[in-house]
Amino acid sequence: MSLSPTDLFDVRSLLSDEERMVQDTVARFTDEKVLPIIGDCFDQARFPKELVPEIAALGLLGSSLPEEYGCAGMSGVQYGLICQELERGDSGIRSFVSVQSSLCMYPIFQYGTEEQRRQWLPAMAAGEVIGCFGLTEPHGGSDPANMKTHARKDGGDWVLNGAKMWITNGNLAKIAIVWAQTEDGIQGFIVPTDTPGFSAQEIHRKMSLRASVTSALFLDGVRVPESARLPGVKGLKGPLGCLTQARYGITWGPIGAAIACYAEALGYAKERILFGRPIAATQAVQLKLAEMARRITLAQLLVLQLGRLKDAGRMQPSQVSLAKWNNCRMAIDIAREARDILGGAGISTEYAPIRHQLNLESVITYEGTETVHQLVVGREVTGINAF
Ligand code: TGC
Ligand code: FAD
Repeated sequence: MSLSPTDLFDVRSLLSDEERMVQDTVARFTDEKVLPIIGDCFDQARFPKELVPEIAALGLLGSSLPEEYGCAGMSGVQYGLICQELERGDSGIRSFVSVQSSLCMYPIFQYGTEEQRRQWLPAMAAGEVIGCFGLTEPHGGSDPANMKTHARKDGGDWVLNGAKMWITNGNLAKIAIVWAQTEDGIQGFIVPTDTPGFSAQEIHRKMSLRASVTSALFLDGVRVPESARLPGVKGLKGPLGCLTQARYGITWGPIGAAIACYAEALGYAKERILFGRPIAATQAVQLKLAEMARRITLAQLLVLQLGRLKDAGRMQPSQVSLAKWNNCRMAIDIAREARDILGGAGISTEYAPIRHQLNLESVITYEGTETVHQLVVGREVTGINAF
């Protein structure tokens, strides 16, 4: 029996029929709609906004939220497979879906009132309202407890002042989930981006996630009513709870990027003839390809167990940290090695590895840097907080 080079342990056989169907549907979308345009989008630093209606129609926005809010009610494993197949196309497309689903729709569902859910979730699931998530600030994203953005109660309203940095979807968004200090601890607000005093400025000259919109947000006396506050949570655990959801998706996504790079390097190595034989026939290149297959296999098994724990309601944030750390590191190392196997051709966006490699510099940094996740695991195993 011959094994699949991109699934050596037949992890796919551990999926249910429904899970395989979701994976195949998103894989087809990536093959047919994303891959033909994504190199150009990256070159032109353009997010392919034209894909949003189809992403929404496939049920990929807020996919794990209940059907009564216009969402697909899928499982954690299904959400993971969506992230994996989207990121096989590009991290920017997966980022768009992660932010909309886990960082904007999730807090409205989890911490919002019934009225807020009904007002926003169906339109967000349909892709009519795009959201962004403002947590990071210019003075240091790893330590959000030290945020300067604040919200002051003024009569029945709240007045927000501050700045947020590196915000995905910032210039696309109709609403921003803004986290701010209040007299009562950190709280979240749903801020329509056309509110006076709110502005978004797109960040240019990025060498990573070029097919994604990244912005700085400015809040200068932004006045919102009490009904814009998310009443269900206070303190840092509010935004960190959203991050656990998004980071979970990011444990799966980079497997897609790694598979794209590995598959391209494998195909290239079999065709590229040097010194009278394909480079795939050399021991040095086989070692690299075998190492890629080994690390992808371990990552696939890791996320499937993580997803099963999530669906059983038993997933812990430190498990997510270990998987995010492992899988981002695995993917960026594979992208760099794949780039090398392609030689000079590897520096061109005609091929996937350099694009994924550059994207993964963001993926390994956002949603908690590699160091942050290592320290979360260190805290888990020692019981000592080293932050
Ligand atoms: P710490 O004392 O550890 O925790 C404060 C409270 O939060 C609770 N908590 C969590 N809850 C849910 N999920 C988690 N992952 C949680 N981690 C902690 C904790 O139990 C506690 O609750 P309570 O009830 O006792 O108050 O807080 P700390 O200040 O020591 O910080 C810990 C640290 C460093 C891990 C945290 O600050 C952190 O994760 N920093 C990294 C920040 C980060 O990841 N930012 C991401 C911004 S969003 C983004 O990058 C989007 S990119 C998306 C895309 O484009 O795809
Ligand atoms: P810093 O926190 O300043 O870290 C600098 C360095 O210090 C890092 O190497 C870090 O690992 C290290 N470090 C930190 N703490 C320690 C420690 N205790 N010990 C040792 N080393 C340490 N944020 C949002 O809120 N919303 C978004 O939508 C969003 N989208 C993003 C999109 C992109 C493309 C990028 C690049 C970032 C995005 N971010 C977003 C921000 C992202 O979450 C932050 O960049 C990240 O959390 C790190 O914060 P920082 O960039 O300020 O780096």
